[in-house]
Formats: sequence, structure tokens, C-alpha cells
Amino acid sequence: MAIKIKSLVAREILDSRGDPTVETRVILDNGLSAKASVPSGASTGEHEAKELRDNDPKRYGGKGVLGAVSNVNQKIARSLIGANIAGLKDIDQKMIELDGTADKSRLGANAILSVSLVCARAAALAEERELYEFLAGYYEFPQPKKMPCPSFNIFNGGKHADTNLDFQEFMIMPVVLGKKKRPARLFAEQVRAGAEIFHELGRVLKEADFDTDVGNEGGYAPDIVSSIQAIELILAAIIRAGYKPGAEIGLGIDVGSAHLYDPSEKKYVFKLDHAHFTASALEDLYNDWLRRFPIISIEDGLGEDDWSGWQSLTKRLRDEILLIGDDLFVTNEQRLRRGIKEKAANAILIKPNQVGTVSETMACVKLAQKHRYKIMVSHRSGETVDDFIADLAVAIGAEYIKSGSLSRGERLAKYNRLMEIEDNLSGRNL
Ligand code: 2PG
Ligand code: MG
Repeated sequence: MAIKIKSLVAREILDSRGDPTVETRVILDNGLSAKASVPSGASTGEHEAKELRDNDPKRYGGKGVLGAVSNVNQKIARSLIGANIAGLKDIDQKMIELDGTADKSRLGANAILSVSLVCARAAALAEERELYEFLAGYYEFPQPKKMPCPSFNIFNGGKHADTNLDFQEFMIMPVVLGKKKRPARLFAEQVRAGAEIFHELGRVLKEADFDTDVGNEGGYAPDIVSSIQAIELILAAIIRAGYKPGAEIGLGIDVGSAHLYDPSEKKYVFKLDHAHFTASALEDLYNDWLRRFPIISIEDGLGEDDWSGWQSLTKRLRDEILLIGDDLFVTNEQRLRRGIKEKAANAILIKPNQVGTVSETMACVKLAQKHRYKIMVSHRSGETVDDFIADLAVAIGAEYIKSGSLSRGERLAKYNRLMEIEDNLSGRNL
């Protein structure tokens, strides 16, 4: 017998930056209930689905989400109460139609995603399955077996911290750790390596008289003298923590370049380095850096609408490193289709709130996998303790996940859940 949605109740809660966001609870007619909340970006792409904010300057500086909350409690609840919880695609489709806009701006992508996430979680509960297992089965992915490699953002800049660093994220990726002799709990060992390097970086910074406060994603965020200095400090920490840069730990960079682009000049402006780059000069810079440093991944190396720049960058470096499209693709099938056609990027960042429903996220993942784009599942800079993306990454067999640094509970919630899943997969929790 079908298990149906009995009630949907949303509330305004606060995210990790102290800004309002939407949390929704669903209750099923068999008494089961689940809760989910949505994250929010700071370096949001121009082409993302739109979160609905109240824009009432008297509440939370205009960032309140009472409108989105009431859309869940009234319009969405009215259309979904009585729906079969096992029909997630229908549930998502109903919300897409109810909204009726291309960017979900009427009901709000935040309202819609909170319902989409909570229904997926409740459907898994109703079937008494782990969320990652349920998602893989329902959306027809192969049985989950492998864990994603974590990408830890231990140096925060750009829009994520009060620092002079223009680059948004410097990440360490223990991607080659255990290649020779694979440890039984590889993911847990990768987390350990990340944490040890993170703490060592704190000591390296302190000794050099830099401050060790952390940014939005839990990485350090001191003012420094050049972008390269960030790389050098990280490399020093990797070595001092007892790991080999390159051989065990690769580096990843999220340039967040859309926010550095000056359209009047047609150049990318790096204030800290007093440098202005055209797309092709920036391509040369990346090419130079990856020969000098163990860089294995560059995300949003060029702007979100610089298709010809992306094409050229991809042609040059596609066989050497991951070129990840975040603001470029915004987890959107149409944008990814264009990227495939134009041979732009070789990897895609997957963030459910960029598109607004789990079903559309899965459709985009399938298209990416069909065309051999590597997948990195991602958190947002404004997060909650909801760990949905950990299960999502395992369900779809993502190669990578980024959920920030090795500090701040909302970042660790995802890594901790992944360590639990790793134990589940190997039968240790049974
Ligand atoms: C990014 C994300 C997450 P934001 O650019 O990849 O790190 O940042 O959520 O601010 O868009
Ligand atoms: Mg990004």
C-alpha cells in the first residue's frame, strides 16, 4: 500500500553564517517523519536557480525567508499532501510545474529543494534503507560501492573570508594516498591526513605570525603577500605533517573567477598580486603553476560565460588536471549540454540547490557521467548540519566531494557521515 504525505511544515532557521534558511519537516501517514534544510552560496553563479528572500530590510537585513517558508506551508503542501512518497520524480515535477518559472524564482529554489530533499529522505526511511542506497536504486545508478575522494578547503579567500586573497579556495586532495597499499578505511585515513595537515598549517601560520582565524568554510584566512604564498604555506604544512605533496596529496584550487572578472576591461583582476589577466594569460598562468606545484584540479578557472576561454583551457590541459565547471554549469542539464558540445571542462561540480530538485540534480549527473565528466559533489559556503550531500555523493558514485575544511561542525557533518557510510559499505557497522 502506498505511503502518503500527511503534512509538510517549513520553518525559518539560521545557517552557518547566521543567515536565515529553510528547514522542512514531512510527516507520512504511517507516522514516519523526516527533516531537511537547505544551504546557500555567497559566490553564487549568475545562472543558478534563485532562492527566495523576503527583502524586508527590517528583518535579517532583508535575508529573511518567511515567503519561501509560507510557499512550502501553503502552495506546495496543498499540492503534495496525499502524494505517494515513493514517487519522488512526480513530487519534484509537481513543484516544477507549480512554480512555472525557468529559475524557480516564484516559489523559491530554497523552498522547493527543502521539500525535494526531505521527501527523498522520508522515502528512504519508508523503505527502511540507507539514503545512499535508496537514491542509487530509485534513480537507477549502479549499487554504491566506492567512496568519493575528499577535497578539503584549508585556505579560504575570495567571497568566503575577510582576507586579501582573491582566490576563493585552496584545497588538499589526498587522492593518491593509499594507492600502493590501500588502507582498510581509506576515506577515514584521508580525513585523518586532512585534519593532520590542517592543524599543521595552523602551526606553520602561527610561527610566521599570521592569524589563524577561519573563514566561512573552516579554512584559515590570513592576509598574505601573494597568492603563491598560500600554496607555499600549504606545501610546508603537508611536508611537516609527514605527507608527500604530489605523491600523496594533490592541490585543488577554486578560483571563483566569475567574481574577479571585470567586463569593462575584459580581464580578470587579482588585487593581491596587482595583476590583470586576459583569459589566455590566465590559461598560461595555470599551465605554469601546474608544472611548479602539485595542482591536480582547477575549478571555475574562467568566468561563467567565457565559453571560448573554457574551450581553449580544456583543449590545453584536459589530459593533465581536472577542470571543474561550477558557475559555468550550475548543475543544469542545458548548460552542461552546451559544455559537452563545445568541449568545455572535463568535470562538473554538483550542488542540488543550484538547480532546485533532487530529480534534476540526478538528471544532470547522468548526463555528465554519460559523457565521462568527473563529478565533484559540493556543499555551499552557507551550510546547515544537514548531511544529505554525503549520501548523494556515494549514491551516484561521485569521484570527489568537497565540504570545506576540517573545522566547523556543518562541514564535518558531511565527512563524519561519509566515514559512517564507509563502514556500512564494508560491513563494519552490521
Ligand atoms: C563554490 C561554493 C562552495 P559558494 O564556489 O564552489 O565552496 O561556494 O557556496 O559561496 O558558491
Ligand atoms: Mg566554486
